[in-house]
Amino acid sequence: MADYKVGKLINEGKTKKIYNLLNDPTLCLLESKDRITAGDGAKSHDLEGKATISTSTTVKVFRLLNQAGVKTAYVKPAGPKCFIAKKCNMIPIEWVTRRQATGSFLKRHPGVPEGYRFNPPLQETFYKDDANHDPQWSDEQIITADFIMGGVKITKDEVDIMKRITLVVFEILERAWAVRNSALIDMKIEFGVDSDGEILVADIIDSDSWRLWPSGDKKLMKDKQVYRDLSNVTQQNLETVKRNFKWVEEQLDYIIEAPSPLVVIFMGSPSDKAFCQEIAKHATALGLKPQLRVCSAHKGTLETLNIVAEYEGSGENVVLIAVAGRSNGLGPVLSGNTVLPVINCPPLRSDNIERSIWSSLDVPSGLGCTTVIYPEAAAFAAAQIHAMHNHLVWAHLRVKQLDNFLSLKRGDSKLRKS
Ligand code: OK8
Ligand code: C2R
Repeated sequence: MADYKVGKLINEGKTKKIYNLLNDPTLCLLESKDRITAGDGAKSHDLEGKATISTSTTVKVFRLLNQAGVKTAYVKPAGPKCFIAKKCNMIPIEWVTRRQATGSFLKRHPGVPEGYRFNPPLQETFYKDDANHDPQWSDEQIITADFIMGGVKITKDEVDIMKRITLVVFEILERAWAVRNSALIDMKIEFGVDSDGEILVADIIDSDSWRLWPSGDKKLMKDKQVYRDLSNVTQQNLETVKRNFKWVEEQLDYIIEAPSPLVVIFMGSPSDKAFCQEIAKHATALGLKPQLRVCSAHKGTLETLNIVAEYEGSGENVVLIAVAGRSNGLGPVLSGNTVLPVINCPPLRSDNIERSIWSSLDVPSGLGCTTVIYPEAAAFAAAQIHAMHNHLVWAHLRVKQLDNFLSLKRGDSKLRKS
């Protein structure tokens, strides 16, 4: 905190305080309170140590999201109970995503059994209004409320954008929690508009925000629902709630860090280096660790097989990309001699494209190498294979798809307004 001067209190909620930062008017400080509340404030207790656990949980969750490329207001931690965020005008809507039916959904939809799975996840929105117990709102109600936040009018486009981001945030965290064999049942997030007019995932995301069932078992729940369900709140059961929150905060350490999986880019000649570096750049952006090797199946068959044996013997999950111009023997030879997945990405030239491409495609039976022709596509193909066992790569891919959605949406919106 040494480099920031805390200014006036801007806002105080049930569980946090928000302060101006004197050095930078675009930022603010969120300070967590040692307080737990539920039922829109009807139930409220002091809980010493909760602020530290909540802050650490939020910091870890936002780090995971930022690392995957989701745009959030989170900037950095600022002591055990505080973090710095971009100052936002908050949109007064709770954006809820559900994978399984439970909680308030069951009350609104009698007959639907608890645990009913929503594929795709169900999305609901609630207007933040404690006095009226946060009524559910439709898209149309949000749009016609004519919110203008930080100069941004909340139209159908903005609602569509926030819904899609909400879904991606849920899916990323659901995949992440699956690594610890815990089912993310549902969750709530909020959005704000920063000083640049950008819509960001804001507020906090911690054990208040979701339902989390270890082993998918409701009886093992580790979230605030345990507190909501208490008819008689004692110090002992408050301690249980705190222990649960601490467990969640600690589990996140196993989730937010994981070694980047390896993608080995084989080139048939040093002359292919620039093309391979382009693949490596895209691979790095998708959370992969690229490694470049030179070997030719035509000119150095034995050496090529020895290099593959290095990776087969490593016991790691490795994806191979073969970059070989002219007649591609490299990719098919690799594919015929290893069970590691092989992606051909021949560096085609316009004058030989027709002759060269067939050497990658017209391969003998018993081979399963795939072929793409753009460096970015090779990196994506490798990432899609790794995403099946690596939730961080999965998150990168999902955010790339989100970015495609956002740029099309914004492009369309701009044309309509021009
Ligand atoms: C929220 C998903 C679940 O916590 C309370 O009881 C009230 C209130 C508060 O005082 O902080 N909390 O406003 C809230 N609303 C929804 N959610 C909140 N945290 C989450 O959204 O994961 C909740 O944890 C659906 O909740 P449901 O089933 O109650 O609609
Ligand atoms: P040289 O620079 O060795 O003449 O190679 C290389 O990838 C390069 O694009 C010229 C082009 O031939 C390719 N090459 C292959 C193989 N080895 C080298 N297609 C192979 O084993 O398939």
